[in-house]
Amino acid sequence: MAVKQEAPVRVDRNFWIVTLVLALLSVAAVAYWMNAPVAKWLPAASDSAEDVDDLFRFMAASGSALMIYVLGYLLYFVIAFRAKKTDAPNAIGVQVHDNHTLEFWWTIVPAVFVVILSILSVKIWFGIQLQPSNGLVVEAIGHQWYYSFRAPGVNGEIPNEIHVPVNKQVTIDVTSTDVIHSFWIPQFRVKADMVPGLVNTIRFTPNTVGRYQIICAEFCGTQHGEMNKQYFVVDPPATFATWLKGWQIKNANVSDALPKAGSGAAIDLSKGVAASGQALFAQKCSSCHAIAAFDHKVVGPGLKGILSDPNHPNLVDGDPATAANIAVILQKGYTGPIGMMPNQSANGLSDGDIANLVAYLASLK
Ligand code: HEC
Ligand SMILES: [Cu+2]
Repeated sequence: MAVKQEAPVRVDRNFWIVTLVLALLSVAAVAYWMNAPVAKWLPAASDSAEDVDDLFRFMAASGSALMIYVLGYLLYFVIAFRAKKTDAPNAIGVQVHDNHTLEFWWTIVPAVFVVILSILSVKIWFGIQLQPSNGLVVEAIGHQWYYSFRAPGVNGEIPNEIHVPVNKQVTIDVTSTDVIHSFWIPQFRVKADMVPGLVNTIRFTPNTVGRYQIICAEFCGTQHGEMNKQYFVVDPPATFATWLKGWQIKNANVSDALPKAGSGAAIDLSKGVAASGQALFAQKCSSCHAIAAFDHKVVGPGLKGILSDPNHPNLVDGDPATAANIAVILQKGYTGPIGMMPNQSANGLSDGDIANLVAYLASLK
């Protein structure tokens, strides 16, 4: 039986008036964003800030033009096609589908926008990041919940703030010792993730003397919000030279070795206190391990009865399940088929902590 073809539905005449109004609003929004004084709202202090702000203006302009159409039509359709009081209770709206022309354009137009945006982004990003380094490199290391810094010729780490000279390109190598942080200084328009085991670089030329707040832009634990109390300071060249010399002298006798993962020697487990181990476990291990059977995985295996599990006489590294061998895994970490168990320094454990943790794990029968 042939399905009865419904008469084509005519759109309301207001549709074209609405379309015209939305077009005018979009043009106005684009005109506004193209000239928006971004640097007035968020002061800029690096040579590359202008390019980043241009990109922001482009995104804001195209995004708001699109948003005006989407929301405008949405409101219009909701109002123009709402059910009338006289409609039958079971009436359904006009069913429109398979309009290929419409589908073609609403796919092509956003796709072109996204391609343009990615070309512009890559161009600007490469322009900033691929400048050759001029040799001035400082390091920023993320910790829960602060940053430490290293500067050229200074032994060891510098707390609280790092200085650089004005109008000279600087490279910041960023990394982390514990979890992922993000190093963000809005006035320079730079941001990079601080990832344990990875060094990311940020490169820019600060062009205004001042003290700039560093903000951690990646939730990194309970005191994440505390990580905005440190500063990146841009000095006149002479002031910077004095600051650097001061730290070179002050830290002359500091060992330049990075913080060590304990002594590396076998740990004396005899003084381990299970109750202290339990508290530590809740803090540092329970995000990855359950106190449950081996098969009960969170990130790593369940650890209950690890010393007396007949199904698992050996630890994941193949060594017999003894207290001393568990201590070795806690010291050195272990990467196997299940995943990565962080080592002593990554977990932030002292030798005493390890003894306490082993005592706690041994107490779980
Ligand atoms: C980031 C996640 C993570 C954290 C945090 C973590 N572990 Fe692990 N752990 C693992 C993974 C994954 C393995 C298994 C590695 C493999 O075999 O592939 C493992 C393995 C182990 C093993 C060996 C288990 C066995 O049956 O052989 C012990 C013991 C252990 N972890 C104890 C701890 C303790 C104690 C802490 C807290 C200081 C801790 N882990 C923190 C992920 C983690
Ligand atoms: Cu952080």
